[in-house]
Amino acid sequence: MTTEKPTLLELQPFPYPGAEQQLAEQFNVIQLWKASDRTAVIAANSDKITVLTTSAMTTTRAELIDALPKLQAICSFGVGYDGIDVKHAQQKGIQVSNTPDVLNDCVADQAMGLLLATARRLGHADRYVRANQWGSGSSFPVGVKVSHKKMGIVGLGRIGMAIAQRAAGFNMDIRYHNRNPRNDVPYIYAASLSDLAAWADFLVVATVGGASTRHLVDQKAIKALGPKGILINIARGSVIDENAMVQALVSGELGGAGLDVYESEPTVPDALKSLDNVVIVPHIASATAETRQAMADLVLENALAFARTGKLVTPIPQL
Ligand code: 8YV
Repeated sequence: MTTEKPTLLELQPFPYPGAEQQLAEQFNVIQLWKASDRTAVIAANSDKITVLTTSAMTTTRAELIDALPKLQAICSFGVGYDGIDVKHAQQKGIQVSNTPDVLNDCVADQAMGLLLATARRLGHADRYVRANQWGSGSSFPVGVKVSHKKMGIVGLGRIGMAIAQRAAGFNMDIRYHNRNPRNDVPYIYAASLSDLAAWADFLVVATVGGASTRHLVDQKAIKALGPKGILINIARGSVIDENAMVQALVSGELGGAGLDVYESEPTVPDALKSLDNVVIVPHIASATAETRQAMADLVLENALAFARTGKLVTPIPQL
């Protein structure tokens, strides 16, 4: 007797072809990203779709969840889940998974890369050489020393800890701001974010996105960081008041910024593009071949485990 495979709706392609093949062995896969009329495809299959694969950057809102009455599991590519209506899904008994831990190293590496690039003006220096300005009479401006400085980490979770580890290798003094202090770390806790910013040379944002942290790094914190301070963001654009940050960078009230993420991606404020004290990259902190593969593997593992056991491997805890 043959049993029909469960149906899985894929919102975006997997970054390597082997994954698609493995999914197809267990599921009847609908590749929504290939469809010209997505609404029609969803409507035609809504009574069959039990599993949905999505990503941290693809919004998965309540309307989509409600349009899939048989949905049982959502497997997301990425650690952040502010783009997914997790609470709504969980209230309906739908399990949701993300891809924690496998990207910690690369995201932390990127935070340090952005810090070094901003403080040592690497992007600016690269443009200077390419524009044949070296040797043309002008001297390249000096940067800011990174080693032995003070780093404030906003959000000392798993990624924040990986950043702290790296900063310790640069002999930095580390403090952090969280909703609650941790009793398992050697770093000093700052109850007030603006106090942390006033103390720090470098403020690194590594907290979760979403409503709970929206504009946590506000004008006051940005001003406290000051004209010599550098702000790094590898978390979510929403955590920083982007307008306030741009104004402070333009006016010189903030020393510099290294940014992987923005409030309205892929839109980057034009004012940032002409500033040499700013390094801007297109949300690539987890984007290495190794890490993206590990993330895709974990999505696959979650989906396949769900097909076999009805349980996800890395479920997001009940919100
Ligand atoms: C990815 C991310 O860029 O994990 C996250 O939360 O934002 C990133 O790792 C994203 O998942 C790719 O779609």
